Amino acid sequence: MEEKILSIRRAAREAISVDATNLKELDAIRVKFLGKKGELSQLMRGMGQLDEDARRNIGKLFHAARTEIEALIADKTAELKSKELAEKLATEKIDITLPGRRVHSGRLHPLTLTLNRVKEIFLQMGYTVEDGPEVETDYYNFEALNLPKDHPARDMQDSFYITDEILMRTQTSPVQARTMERHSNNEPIRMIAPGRVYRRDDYDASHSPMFTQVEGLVIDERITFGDLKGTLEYFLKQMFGEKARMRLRPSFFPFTEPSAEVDVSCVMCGGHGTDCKVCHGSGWLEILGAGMVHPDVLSMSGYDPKVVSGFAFGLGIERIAMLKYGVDDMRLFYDNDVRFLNQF
Ligand code: 2NL
Repeated sequence: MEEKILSIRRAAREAISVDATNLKELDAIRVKFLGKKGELSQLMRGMGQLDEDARRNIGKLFHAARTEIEALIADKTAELKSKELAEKLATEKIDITLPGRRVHSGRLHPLTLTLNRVKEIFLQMGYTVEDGPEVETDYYNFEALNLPKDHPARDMQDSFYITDEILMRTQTSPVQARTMERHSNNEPIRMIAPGRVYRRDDYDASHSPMFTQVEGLVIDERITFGDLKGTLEYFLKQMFGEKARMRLRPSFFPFTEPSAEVDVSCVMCGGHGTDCKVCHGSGWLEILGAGMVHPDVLSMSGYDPKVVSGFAFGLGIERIAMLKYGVDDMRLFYDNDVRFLNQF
């Protein structure tokens, strides 16, 4: 038995120092020699037959063998662990001189930036921002705005009809009509309605069958044309700077009376005009349509024109964005070429 224990110790030493090249192999060796069914345990089972003296002696040898093998395994474990760590550090080396990967951050579309600014200016003046459907009924899009079925002005703008009675809205005014209907007792309104509108137009540098409109509506007792002028002049100065000037020209819309085209002094030449490509020498840019809400439009949506009056206006966000950012082709807003969008 003594011989056997010595030979197990030799075999274990050999296995631990030579065969174990990694932690997994070392663990297999531990099981082989020290495990419950390992060589030492197997041998120990034969101890029962020995007399007491012999058992004490052999017991000491077993203990010494186990202690030695455990110590050898512990040393080897530490050795293999540091070897594996060194290998890992060598292969997983990070090259901190490699250039980083570029991060592309998104940004707001120029039309969104322009619309946000318009909203901000009117929100500061206490207006609400309302919205409504882009697919509208003939009633809200035309009828409620003083454009009955046979009205010649309906031909002025060819529309996208879905059925006889349903179409893509041609302006955001139906949102105003719906908002007026929701109120009663001639309650005051101060609102803007931003959104997409659709017209059967050409698609070129200055036209698009879909564009973004903002309309405004103010209703209260004793609202005058002076309120309209003051409001729009304040808006234009906020939008284009304190130096901007405003000019009104008489015009016609079926839903306002009187009506006006609103010009702003040219953002390019400051109103000088000479050789200016943006205003073609006139010094002025047409920017808005506006007027006093027609009494019939008020009464159709439940307001009493003898008690309240109102003004309304409409503007195109694309046109304002083109002037603000010096963009000469409207289609750039819809192409979504990142080389264009990255400039805002
Ligand atoms: C333009 C002209 C305008 C309105 C829109 C309006 C709405 C209601 C009542 C009266 Cl509910 N008017 N909207 C008024 C004048 C002009 O838009 O050139 N838009 C691009």
